Amino acid sequence: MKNFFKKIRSFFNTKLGFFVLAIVLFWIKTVYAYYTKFNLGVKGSMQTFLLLLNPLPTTIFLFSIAIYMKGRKSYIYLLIIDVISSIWLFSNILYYREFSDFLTMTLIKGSGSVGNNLGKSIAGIIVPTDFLVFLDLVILILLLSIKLIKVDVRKLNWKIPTIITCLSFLLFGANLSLAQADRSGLLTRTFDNNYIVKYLGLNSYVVYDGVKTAKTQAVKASANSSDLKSVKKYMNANYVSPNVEYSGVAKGKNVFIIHLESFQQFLIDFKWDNQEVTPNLNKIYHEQNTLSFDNFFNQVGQGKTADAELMLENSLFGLSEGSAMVTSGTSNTFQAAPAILNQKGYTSASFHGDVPSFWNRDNTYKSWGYDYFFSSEYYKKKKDYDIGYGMKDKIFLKDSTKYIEQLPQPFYAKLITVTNHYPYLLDKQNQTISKTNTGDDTVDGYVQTAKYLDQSIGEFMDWLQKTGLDKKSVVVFYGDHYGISGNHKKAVAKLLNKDKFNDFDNTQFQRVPFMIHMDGLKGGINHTYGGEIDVLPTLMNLLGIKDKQYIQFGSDLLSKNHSQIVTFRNGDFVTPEYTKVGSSYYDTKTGKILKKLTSSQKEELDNISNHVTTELSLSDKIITGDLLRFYNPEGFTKVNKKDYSYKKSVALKKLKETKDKNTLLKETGESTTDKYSTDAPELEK
Ligand code: GP9
Ligand code: MN
Repeated sequence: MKNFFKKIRSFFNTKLGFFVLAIVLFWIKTVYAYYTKFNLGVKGSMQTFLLLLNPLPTTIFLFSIAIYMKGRKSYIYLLIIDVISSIWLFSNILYYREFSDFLTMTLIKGSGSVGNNLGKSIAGIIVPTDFLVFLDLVILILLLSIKLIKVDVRKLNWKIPTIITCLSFLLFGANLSLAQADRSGLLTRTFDNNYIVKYLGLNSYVVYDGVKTAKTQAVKASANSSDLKSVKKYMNANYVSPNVEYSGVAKGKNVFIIHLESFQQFLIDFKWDNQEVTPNLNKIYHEQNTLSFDNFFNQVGQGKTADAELMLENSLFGLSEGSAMVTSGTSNTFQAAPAILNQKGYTSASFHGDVPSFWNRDNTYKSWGYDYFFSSEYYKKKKDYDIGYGMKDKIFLKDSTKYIEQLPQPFYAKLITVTNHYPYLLDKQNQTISKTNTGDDTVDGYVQTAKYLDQSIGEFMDWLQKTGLDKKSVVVFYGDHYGISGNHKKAVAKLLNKDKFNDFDNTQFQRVPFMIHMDGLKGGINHTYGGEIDVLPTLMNLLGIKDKQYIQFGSDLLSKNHSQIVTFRNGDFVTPEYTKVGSSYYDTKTGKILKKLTSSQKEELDNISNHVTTELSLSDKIITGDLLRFYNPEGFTKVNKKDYSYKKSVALKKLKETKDKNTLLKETGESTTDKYSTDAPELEK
C-alpha cells in the first residue's frame, strides 16, 4: 500500500503526472457543476455517458498546450488555462441561475444587458458552493507551494504532448459523432444552448458560439442602410392593400394566438377508431363565426417552431439553415407584433411550458417587445406534469389562466402548446383513442397526442366562455408545421387510405390549420392559398392597425389581390394552379406532373420562381444584415431590450401592480381559475 502511494506521488511529481491530476480534478468539478448547477435535462444512458465524457476532450486539449513548454513555465501556463476555464464555468453558473441559459458572445459584447441585469443582483444570487469550482485550483496551488508535489523542470519528449493533443481530437471526434447520432441536427439547427452543453460541454460551446457569432457579425458589419433600398423597392411594388370590409372588425379586442404544435390540416374532420380525432377544433373550424382557411401552408425551414413564430409575428421568413431566432434573435432589431401592439396599448405575453432558453426565446422575445414570457419556470412542477418537451397541454393551459386574468386588457397572448410533438408520447391515463395501425411507430401515436391537444383546447375555450373573455377576444389558431415528415410516405398513404403518397402529395400535406374565431365575425371556409407569412398583415387589418409602413413579406389573406403564391423555404412553391417540388412542376388540381411546358406556362412559372427566390433572398438579407436597424417605420418606437426582464420575481411584481388596471381579475373581483374545468388526471390526485 505504502509503495502504491509512493508510486502515485512520484508520478504526480512528474510533469505528466501533474497534468493528469489537473485534468482529473477539472473533470470532477465540471461534472459536479453539471449535476448541481445546471438543468441540462439528461435522459437515458447515452446522454449520461456523453455528459460525463464531454469535459475531457477540450480539457485535455487546452491543458496539453501547457505541457509543450519547458520548466516552470509549463506549470504556470497550465494554471492560467485552468483559471480561465474555471472563471468561464463560474460565470455561466451565475448567469444560468438568473436566466436558465448560457452566456453568449453576443450577450457579453453586446448591449451590456448581461452586466446590467446581472450586475445588480450578483451578490444576491451567489451561493457558497459556487466557489467549489475553484477548489481544484486551490488544491493544485497548495500542493505545489507546500511542495507536496514538486515542479518537474525537465522537458517532455515532444512525442508525448503530441500524442495527448491527438488523443483529445480523437476523443472529441467520438464525442461529436455519438452526440450527432443521438440528436441529429445538433449543430446545424441549434435548438438550445443547453443541448450543446449537454452533448459537447461548456468549452466546445464557447467555440461553437464564438464561430457562429463571428460569422453573423461579419455579415452584419458589411451591411449598410443602402441595402434597404432594394427591400423598400420590392415592398412598394408588391404591396397589397387589405380587405376594407374586414378592417378593424376586431379593433380593441384581446388577441389569443393558439399555437397548435405539429398540427396538420388533415386532422380536421379526420376520423379514427370510429370517432373524430379533434372534435373541438372541428367544431371551431365549421362555426359561422370562424374564418377558416383550408389552403393554408406551413412555410418553416430547419427552425420549425421558431420559424413559425418568426413568420407569424414579423412576416419575415426563417433562414435557409438554422433558426433566425437563435442566430439573430438576441442582437437584431425587429418590428414585431408584440411591440407594434404594445405601442397601441396592448399588453403582450407569451406562454410556453418548456425551458426559456429553447429556440433562444428568452432573448428573442425581448427584441420583439414581449412584456411577459411565462416559461416553464412560472408553472407548478410535478413529476407527471411533463412529457416530451414540456408541460402537458391540459395542465399548461389551465395554469396559464392565473396569469391571463392578471393581464391588463386589451392583451395579446400567445399560448404555445407542446404535447403533440414528435415522438408523440402520451401516458396511458391520458390516451382516449387507440393508436393508428400503419405499423410506423413515429406515425401511430400522432392521433393520440392530437386528440389530447384538442381536448385541452376544448377546456380552454370553455373557460373563455365562462369568464366572458370569448366576447372580448379574437382567437387565432394555427398549426406550426407538419407532424409527420416526408420520410413516412408509406404510413401516410395507409393513414389517408390512398394507394400512393408521392412528393407532390407530401407538399400538399404541408397544409396546417389557420382559423380566426370571434364573436360576430363573418366566417366560413375560405379557399385562398396562403401561409404563415400572411398571418401578421391579416391580423393587423382585423385589428384596424395600419401596417403599410412596415417591412412584411406577407399580405392580407382576405384581400382580393392576395398573391396566392405560397413560398417554401427551399424555393419550392404552391399556387392554386402549380406546385413546384425540386425540379418538377405539377398541376396543383390534378397532381399530374407537367412534363412538357407550353411557352406561356414556362414564362408564368419563371415569373413565380423569380418572385419566390427574390422574396426569400430579400428576407434573408434583412435578417443576416440586421437591416431593420436602419429602418424607422412611422409611428413605431424602437424596442429597447434593456427594458425587459422575464425574471419571475420581476414579472410577478409587475403583475401585482396591474391590479387596478383593466384586467379580467379586476372585472370579476375574484380569481377565475376555479371556473376552469379539466379532466387532467394529474390534477385530480
Ligand atoms: C419546444 C418546442 C418545440 O420549446 O417549441 O420546437 P420544434 O421542435 O417543434 O421546433
Ligand atoms: Mn413545433
